[in-house]
Amino acid sequence: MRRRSVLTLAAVGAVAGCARGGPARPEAAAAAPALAFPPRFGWGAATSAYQLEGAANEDGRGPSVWDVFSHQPGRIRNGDTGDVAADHYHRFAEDLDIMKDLGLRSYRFSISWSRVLPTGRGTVNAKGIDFYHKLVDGLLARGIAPVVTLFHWDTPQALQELGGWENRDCAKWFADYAHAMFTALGDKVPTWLTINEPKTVVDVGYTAGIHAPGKQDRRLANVVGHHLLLGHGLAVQALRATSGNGRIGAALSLSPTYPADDSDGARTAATTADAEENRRWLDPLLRGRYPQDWLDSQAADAPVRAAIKDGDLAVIGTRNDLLGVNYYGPTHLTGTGARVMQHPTSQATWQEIYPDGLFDLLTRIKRDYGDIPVSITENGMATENPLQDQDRITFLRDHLTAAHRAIQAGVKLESYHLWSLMDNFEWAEGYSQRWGIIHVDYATQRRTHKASADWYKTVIARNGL
Ligand code: GCO
Repeated sequence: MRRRSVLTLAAVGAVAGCARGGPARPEAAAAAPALAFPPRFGWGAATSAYQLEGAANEDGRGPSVWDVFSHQPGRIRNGDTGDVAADHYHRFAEDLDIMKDLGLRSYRFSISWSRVLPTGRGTVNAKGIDFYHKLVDGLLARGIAPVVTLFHWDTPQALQELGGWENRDCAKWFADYAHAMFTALGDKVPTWLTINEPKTVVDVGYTAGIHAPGKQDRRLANVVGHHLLLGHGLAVQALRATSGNGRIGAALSLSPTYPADDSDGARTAATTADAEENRRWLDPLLRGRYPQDWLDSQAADAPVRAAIKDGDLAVIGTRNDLLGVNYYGPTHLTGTGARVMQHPTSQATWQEIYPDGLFDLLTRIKRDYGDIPVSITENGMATENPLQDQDRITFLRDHLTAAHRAIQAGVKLESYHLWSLMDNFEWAEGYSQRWGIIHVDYATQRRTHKASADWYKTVIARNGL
């Protein structure tokens, strides 16, 4: 099951193995880059709290749905949990120095909601927020801009027991949490992201059931999706109500859709999939309305119809300052609506590696939604190659080339956050998949540069390829 989609994967040659483009070309001399990025381009990397921090029961942190889910037998490969992860909570100073050494200009991380509000609401946990003060101060002291994600799937368990995102009140609870973070950190954090990948929560947490909270109810999932968007809108309004001058948006997992053949059926299937994959999220945020074809596709008695209250879309469509784009690959549809893979995959076999899809996606956003500033908030691949990850270098080079082409085409792309800074807990796959440019030996917590880290450091130093 493709992690990001409930579309059925037909058994068409999923070409495993290296990313497109063959072996990496030998590094050019340290001359001016052939592909120069704009001055002050935000070369970055991304992580998330539950995947990296560990210290799950330390300093007053409360449980999240991922603490509960990962401890349920059979949920996570090899019985892995995020209890320790990459122990970033204790090793953040070392990790900050690694980021500085790489030359990062931006670092995207998420706040553990239940670390700062152990029951999701009420009084901020002083030790919890103190960690994020130290992390943000450490970033700023190293000249690295913090990009803070408020929700990266780790709903406080106490709120889940009140219905979580199935409960419309969760949108308000989220906005109150966001306001508390804006109050605590708003004078230091220039860029906020509200919700990371609402689509994945809907598709994988509530439909496929292989992510927390492990539910399998598509009708309920669409209600959750609406409440996530409502929470986003309320949080945007909460930031605007503070004196903070930060910018805010959401991080959407977007996948350009293509017909897998030249049949009318495949073209129709690609349009339908585009509504589900992309427009169902982009239109509410950037146009203040759901796409009509998506609404029409909801059954007359679909609970989501009742969940959409008068005024909701005006809140959801409150002006966003930027759009976060998580890009991992395209979606190809046959005339029967089945998803087929037409490009190489990675260690994460749901992933289809197609760099040109990033160009298509970014230029489509500009064409259809205007010149909203865009940040690539995630892009990367998993590979078994522990240190000599030439396949990842090829992947990164090809995708950065596509990103450069998009900039040349007028896309207001301001930053690129590689997923991920270092190996971490990859959700249902546990520690079996490695997405980092820094290798983590989980037995010793030793960090080691992979070839891709050295390559990325050079790219940043040259501001281009
Ligand atoms: C996502 C999440 C990340 C994943 C990454 C690799 O986009 O699914 O933001 O937490 O680890 O994408 O799957």
